[in-house]
Amino acid sequence: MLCTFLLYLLCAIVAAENGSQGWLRYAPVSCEKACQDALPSSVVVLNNNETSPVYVAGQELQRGIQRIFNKTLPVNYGDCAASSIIVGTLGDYNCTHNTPEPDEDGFVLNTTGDTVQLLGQNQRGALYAAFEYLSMLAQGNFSRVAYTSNPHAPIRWVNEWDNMDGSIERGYAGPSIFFANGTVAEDLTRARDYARLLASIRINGIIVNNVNANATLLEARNIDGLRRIADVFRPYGVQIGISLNFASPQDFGGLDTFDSLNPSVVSWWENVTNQIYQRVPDLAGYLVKASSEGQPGPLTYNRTLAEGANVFARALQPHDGILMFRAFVYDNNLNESSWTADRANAAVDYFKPLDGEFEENVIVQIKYGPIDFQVREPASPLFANLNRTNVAIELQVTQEYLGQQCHLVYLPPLWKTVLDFDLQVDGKVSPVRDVIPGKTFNRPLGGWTAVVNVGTNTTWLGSHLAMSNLYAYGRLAWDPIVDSEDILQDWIRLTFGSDQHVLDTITEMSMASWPAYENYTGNLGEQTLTDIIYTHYGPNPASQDNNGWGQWTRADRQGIGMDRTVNNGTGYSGQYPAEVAQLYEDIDTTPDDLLLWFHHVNYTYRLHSGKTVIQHFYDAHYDGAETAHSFVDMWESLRDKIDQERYNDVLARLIYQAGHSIVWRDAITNFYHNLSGIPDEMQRVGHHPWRIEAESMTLSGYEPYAVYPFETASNATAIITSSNSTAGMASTTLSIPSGTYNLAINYYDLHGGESLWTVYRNDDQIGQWTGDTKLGHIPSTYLDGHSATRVTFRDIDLRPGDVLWIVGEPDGTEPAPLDYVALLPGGVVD
Ligand code: GCV
Repeated sequence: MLCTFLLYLLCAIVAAENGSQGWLRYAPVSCEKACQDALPSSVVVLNNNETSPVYVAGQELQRGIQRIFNKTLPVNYGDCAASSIIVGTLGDYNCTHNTPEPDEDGFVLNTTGDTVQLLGQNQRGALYAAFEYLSMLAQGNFSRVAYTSNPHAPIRWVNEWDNMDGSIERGYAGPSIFFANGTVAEDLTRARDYARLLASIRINGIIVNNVNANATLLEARNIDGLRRIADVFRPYGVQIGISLNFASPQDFGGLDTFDSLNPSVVSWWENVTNQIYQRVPDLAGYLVKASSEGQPGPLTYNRTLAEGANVFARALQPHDGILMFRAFVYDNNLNESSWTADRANAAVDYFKPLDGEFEENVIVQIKYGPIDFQVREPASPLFANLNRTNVAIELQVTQEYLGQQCHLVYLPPLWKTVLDFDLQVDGKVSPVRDVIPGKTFNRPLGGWTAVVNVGTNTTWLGSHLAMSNLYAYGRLAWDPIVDSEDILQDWIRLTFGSDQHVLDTITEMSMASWPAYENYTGNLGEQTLTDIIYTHYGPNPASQDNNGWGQWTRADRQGIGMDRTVNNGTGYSGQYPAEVAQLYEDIDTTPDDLLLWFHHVNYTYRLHSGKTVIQHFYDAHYDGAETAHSFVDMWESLRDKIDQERYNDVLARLIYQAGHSIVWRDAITNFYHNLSGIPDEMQRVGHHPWRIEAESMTLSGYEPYAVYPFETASNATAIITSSNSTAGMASTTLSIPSGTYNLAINYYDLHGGESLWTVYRNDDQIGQWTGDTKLGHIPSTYLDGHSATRVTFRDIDLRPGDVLWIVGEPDGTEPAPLDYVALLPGGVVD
């Protein structure tokens, strides 16, 4: 950047940023002459091997300090020079230090003397110390500190669900950075940048392909591709691993079986493993999803899950590799007519009897809750049931059920509900965060994984604000005690600078985001009421029930909720240790926010809050949507404080979220209003005085269309053009008081076309928009809760007698659908 230092700070504020640097952008920090003079004058690196993490640490320090202070420090490969930053392993450091020895991957950071010491227990630790020091400087923190920092657990991995064709399952940020056209991508530049981001948050392992694995990964050219990926990650201290398809011996290897106890299968896996380790000697290991959601596994041959897992584990043992074996095993053809059937029981039912039967290098990877990354779930009881087996928690950074990065949802407060949950094993304090590193049951291995699914989008996750979740994941995997808000504020300072208003605003929005999302998508532990058999995105509460997937709500005209008690239900509550089981068994001690997870109640049941269940639904949905709307105003107050590129990108998403929160709010409240017949005490549900339904306008070339599910259209009806090639027009003469209104228009943006809509007041064009939102969520080809969206034109002067008309030009298979127009006086959300 051609800025002098005086212009440097200014340039940093106005320069467009595409998010590719994440939190490692190292924006300039104000540092006057005295501060500049106090900076160390060189970097001393205790390793000159260019592929070593210590060498990389030296490069990072030089680059970071150059960007933060516009000062180029020479990098030397020596020892202990005064006024220098010394980075290396403790083993290579010959000078004195008096901080305690760190654990594996840990580090010492000492800025109190005449040198800055960044010393790792190993090379990774040294790199982590360098990133920690740079993070301090980038946040303008020049304090003198000396401390040792140790990891919470040895396993701190991420999972990527990348497919060989370059698509990503549940990825919302474009195609893969690893794979394309059935093989490993030629250009791994972005993979290297990702390794850097991961190292800076102390992630030490990455599974690069989808757990729904394709056996063609084992082709020779792909194993060579894995070598290239590993070469890119190694200097950052991140080991790669791969997901395997259980049926590979048969589907890929040509054997007539994949039975785990068949000797030819065992030796086939040994051979494959040896071949992979020849190319990638430091492979972290394998991840296996078996006998789950149609994936092959040992159950096909009536072998136990442990028998299946141990074949891989034994093949890995000579190479010190780890087998992550997923606990996500359940029957997806359950029968809802059985009151006691329960998918939530599956993990304990399958795995508890196998406790102690897994090899020592197996880690059972357990999703945080017993179903599937829902907006709220109780902690998986499996954490309390495996005393002789290593375990890891599986979180999800990619927001599969949580807004697919098109809704702001800062996840750590959700994760903390599980991490901090006290399982009370044997009556002793035993939070989940103590179980996963092996502390509670004295296990040697364990830790953390999170499904991340970065893509080629420059923002990595498709949304600038979603990156707080990846950052926080790494921070929590290192130290789960740190407060979610403190982590968030570090991320904000690193990502957007230290302006107090920026800090306060993004903090407030982010901390309010998960509660708001829960309010408008799934209350009282009834799960995210999304369409579970289609996109997992917009509302479709009916999709939860009447199928074999077991994500049931059991909603009927009288009541809702799964009875998971031992006394009268599925028995799930009995899977927890006694004290916790008792807590959930008793409806009086079950917390409101999990009531419907554990109990089936009438809609008129009164919560501890004093509200009825149904009134809670109504109120929560209206509150949640209001909060989502407030994010737009909050963000707009940052207009001059954030570069235009990121400002505009985030603003567009927040405006979209506000509109989609209304879609959610109306769908869920109408659905339960219709089912229960119980009115909203506040008379909001079903009453929209500011709306004009599209189907009640004068139509030409448009016709009414009954939307399915009904609750995803206002009045259950939208309009679509009568033909796919001719424009339609909907008009209405207004009979409203003169005034200034926000004109909200709800429409459907379908996959398969880019319709063009133009709205006029009399002869004046108010605005125009196209159905081409490229926000990254899974699109829908139907008019439904996924495609339903809103455009708003603000501050429009309208008078009685004005004619409002909308012309819709269809495109492809998108018939320019419209739902309604809302003329909203300032401050009204509807
Ligand atoms: C990779 C859920 C997701 C699937 C995912 C599966 C899993 O069911 O919807 O896309 O598959 O979880 O975690 O294995």
